[in-house]
Amino acid sequence: VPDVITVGEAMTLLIAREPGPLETVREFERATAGAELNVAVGLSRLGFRVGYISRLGADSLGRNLRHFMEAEGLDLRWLRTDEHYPTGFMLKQMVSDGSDPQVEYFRRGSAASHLSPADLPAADSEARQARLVHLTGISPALSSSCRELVFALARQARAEGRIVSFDPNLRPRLWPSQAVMIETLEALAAHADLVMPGLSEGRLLTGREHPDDIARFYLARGARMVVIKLGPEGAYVATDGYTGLVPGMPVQNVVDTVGAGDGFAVGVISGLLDGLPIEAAAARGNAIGARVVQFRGDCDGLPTRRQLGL
Ligand code: KDG
Repeated sequence: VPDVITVGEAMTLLIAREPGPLETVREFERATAGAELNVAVGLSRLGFRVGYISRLGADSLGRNLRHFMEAEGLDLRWLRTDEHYPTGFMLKQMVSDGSDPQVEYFRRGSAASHLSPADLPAADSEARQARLVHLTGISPALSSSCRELVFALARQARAEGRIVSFDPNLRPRLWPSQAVMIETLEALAAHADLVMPGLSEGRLLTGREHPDDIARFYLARGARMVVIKLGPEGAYVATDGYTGLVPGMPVQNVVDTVGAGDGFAVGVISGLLDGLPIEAAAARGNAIGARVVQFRGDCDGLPTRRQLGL
């Protein structure tokens, strides 16, 4: 039985091997991307069984991603190969100083964008016994059928008493408009037990300025725990009984910050599944986020238990 179930689009990530705008780059290195995939890989490295719901194209990119997921020990019973549509991919600029890299997506009409409620685990599926379901704001942006699947999964998990964790992961260019993004993600957050926005995401989604007001917005809509990511400053944690800042870890050599939020989610989720109080889970999130920013690939810095010193 998996401990965690997640759903998302896995993409091939081509990282530039030289600095400069993507249009001038001659060499790229192959890696993998996908916010939920990053979380799945991170949890698997910490020893959890993770089921990954997705679709890949019947092409070499899809076969490569499947091989990667197998090597990472993911439970792939809910991963389908779609004969009709391609695997998505993206390009990422080379950065070495923590600045935001230019990224370009080639994912419209991909196999994963055709995920639909048909991919929902059946009543007798072991996926229905997972302790936690992790969702982000990326999958519901991909298509209306993806949105239906994500909401159905959230409702099902909630009704069956599983923990639902939610990272808004705002990707404005994947949405038809900012208003639709805000409205959809507010509705999705209302199904979550644990909401983990970045501070600027929380501000945009709630219209509130201060971490405590952002947290209260989600607590009032049914969340039990809110953890707001403050980057190097750490995280602001709020539950019914506890609010406070969990300080971050200083990092000397920030290389590429993409994937840090996913690493943070790995820390918080794994901490909760290990039975830690939310402050300690957030501290683990800070530690993993701080590790991930020192690596160029999204998954490269995700640690094993030993690397985390556990
Ligand atoms: O969180 C990291 C992601 O941004 C990256 O892996 C790609 O899923 C991705 C996306 O849609 O941007």
